[in-house]
Amino acid sequence: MVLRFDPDQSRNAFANDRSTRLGAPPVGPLRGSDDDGGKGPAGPGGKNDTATITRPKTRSKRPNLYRVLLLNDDYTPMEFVVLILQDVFNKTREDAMRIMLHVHNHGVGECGVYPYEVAETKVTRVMDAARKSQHPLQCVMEKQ
Ligand code: TYC
Repeated sequence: MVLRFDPDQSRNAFANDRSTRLGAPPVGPLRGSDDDGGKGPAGPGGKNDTATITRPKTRSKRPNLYRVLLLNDDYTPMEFVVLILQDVFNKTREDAMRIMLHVHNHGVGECGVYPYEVAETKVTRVMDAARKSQHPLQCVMEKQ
């Protein structure tokens, strides 16, 4: 099989060079010679014996990040909020106290910033714990 390269591509995408090891894998269609529905012969000399490998324009994509916020209310005990911050958000007792008091005094406060699915799981854990204990504590996430 003959590999035909995009003119913009300066290197073999399979080469074991730095860019290949650190970068994202090639994406997009890989067109090969045997893309004839199995009718023609495989291997060298086939009619469309080429493949195009396209490297992504941007190599790494940062995940979208979400802030997880606690909202104040008049009924959830302070100690419950502190324990949530320690358990769900892995805060020290001191940081948990500081964040809880910030929410208490300002109405809202940030517990952390995470990729979508991590943020969603934390919101669910807080809301489940609050519901179970019959506290009206609210936790939300917002795109950063
Ligand atoms: N305001 C609550 C109280 O006085 C404490 C509290 C703090 C509740 C933070 C919710 O997200 C919260 N008991």
